[in-house]
This record gives sequence, structure tokens and C-alpha cells, in this order.
Amino acid sequence: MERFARAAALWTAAFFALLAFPLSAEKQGGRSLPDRVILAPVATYPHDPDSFCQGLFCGGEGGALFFYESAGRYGRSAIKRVSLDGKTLEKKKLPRNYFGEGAAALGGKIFQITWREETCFVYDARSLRLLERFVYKGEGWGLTENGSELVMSDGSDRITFRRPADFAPTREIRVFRTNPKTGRRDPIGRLNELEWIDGEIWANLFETTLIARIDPNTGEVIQLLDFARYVPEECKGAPEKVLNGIAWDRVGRRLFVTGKEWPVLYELAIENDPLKKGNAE
Ligand SMILES: [Ca+2]
Repeated sequence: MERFARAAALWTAAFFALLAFPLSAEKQGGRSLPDRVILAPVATYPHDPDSFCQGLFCGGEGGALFFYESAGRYGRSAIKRVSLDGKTLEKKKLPRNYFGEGAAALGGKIFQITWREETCFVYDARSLRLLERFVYKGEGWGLTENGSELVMSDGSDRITFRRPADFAPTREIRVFRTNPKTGRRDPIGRLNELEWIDGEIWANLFETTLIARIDPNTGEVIQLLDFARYVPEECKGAPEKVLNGIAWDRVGRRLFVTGKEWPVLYELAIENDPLKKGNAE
């Protein structure tokens, strides 16, 4: 897919800005994480500014990358197949009384949860034909998958693992951050859109510019990444137009982030990750 040449100059400036304001060092649980930039801007793409993005993940194989996006709001909720350059290729609307939230694909099916309607819609991933619905208890916020299980947030500090066969919960973790001063485990709540990346859960924290990297075995937040610099100017005064939408291209190892009604989607490369073996100093 062709990238936008005009983004190059923008990103040259942004890259130097990023170097000038590196992510802060974080001290957690006695560990001191290196003060290093791990996200490098690569490109920008258009995103539908009318799409209230509640869930995003990559589809396609090889060079034919596209996205599935779950859009929210009553009357405007949908599951969509979207091209890298922001065009809606296919769209299935939800009934007016359902508010779309997180979405993920597993076993050739797409699972789309809803905010307060306790319903998970299941579609055929190719045709987007509705196959069935599952019910669950409580609110639905974010959804991702680890290759065999669905992984769901509900706006609290809880993440539940669910069976794709019937959406039943099988286990849960509570997300926390070790307080560097007291050593106590402080709950990290308002977990929203999720993405499974290299054996970690990445979750944005609702109404913040933060994405937490979470150890899925313990629930511990191993790093907080601040995306404040990526919030588009035109969204800064609108409280609802927050960061939401994390997608990981496993083949190309590309990270994509956007937000609710953001006009832009960013591609970022994860470089020199100090938390991965081989990169530690
Ligand atoms: Ca996602």
C-alpha cells in the first residue's frame, strides 16, 4: 500500500520532537526502566473522522494489510473492513439499540462486543455475515485474542479470558502497578481498547493518552507509554475524541494507533525495546 509522501516532512519534524522529549523513565517494583524511546513514527494515514473507533485490529496477509474496525455510538455502531488509506471496504451496521465496542478475530470469526447490551456478535471474517450472538454479564469495553482465547476488558481493572466456542469466561487477571514508593499494588482501572502484542496485553486507559503494557500472567503493568503528542489538534478540545484503537501487524511488526473520530491513524515501529531480551542494556 502506498504511503503518503507528504507525511515524510511531518514525521521528520515529529521524530526530532520525539527525541527531544523522550518517554520518562519509570521506576516500578524496584526496577528502573531505561529512559529510552521505543516508538518511532513511520507514517500517517487517513482515518474516517466520523468513525467513533472502539476497536481496531489488522486483517489480511502479506502486503494486503487492512483493518477491521468496530465503531460505537447508538445508531452509528458497525463492524467495518477498512483499507490502510482509510476507505471503508465493507460495513455491517448494528441494530440502533446496540453500542459497538471491542472486536477481535479468532478461528475465521470476528467477535464484536457491546457496551451495556451484554451481547457479543459473531461474524464470518470473510463475508461479515452474522453467525450467532453470545450473551455475557456486565459491560463490554475492549477485546483482543492470544491465538486461542478471547481477552476482554470491562472498564475496570479486570481482564477476562474467554472461550471462543461460547464466550464463557475461564479466568481473569487484575491489572496493577507496583507503587515505587510503598511497594503496594495499585489497581489500574478503566482499561479500554486492547491488543495482544508479542505475548503482552497493551491496553489504553480510558480518557487518557496512556497505553499500558501488561504482563498477561500476573496483571502487572510493565510500562506506561504516553501518546499525548499524537492527539490531533482538532481533537484536543473534544473530551470524547480520545485515543482508542490499537492494532498490531504481526507479520510486518507494525503498530497502528488512532482515536475516536480522529482524522488520522499513525503507524509506529517498536525499536530498541529495552523490555525485550537482547535489547536490554
Ligand atoms: Ca485492538
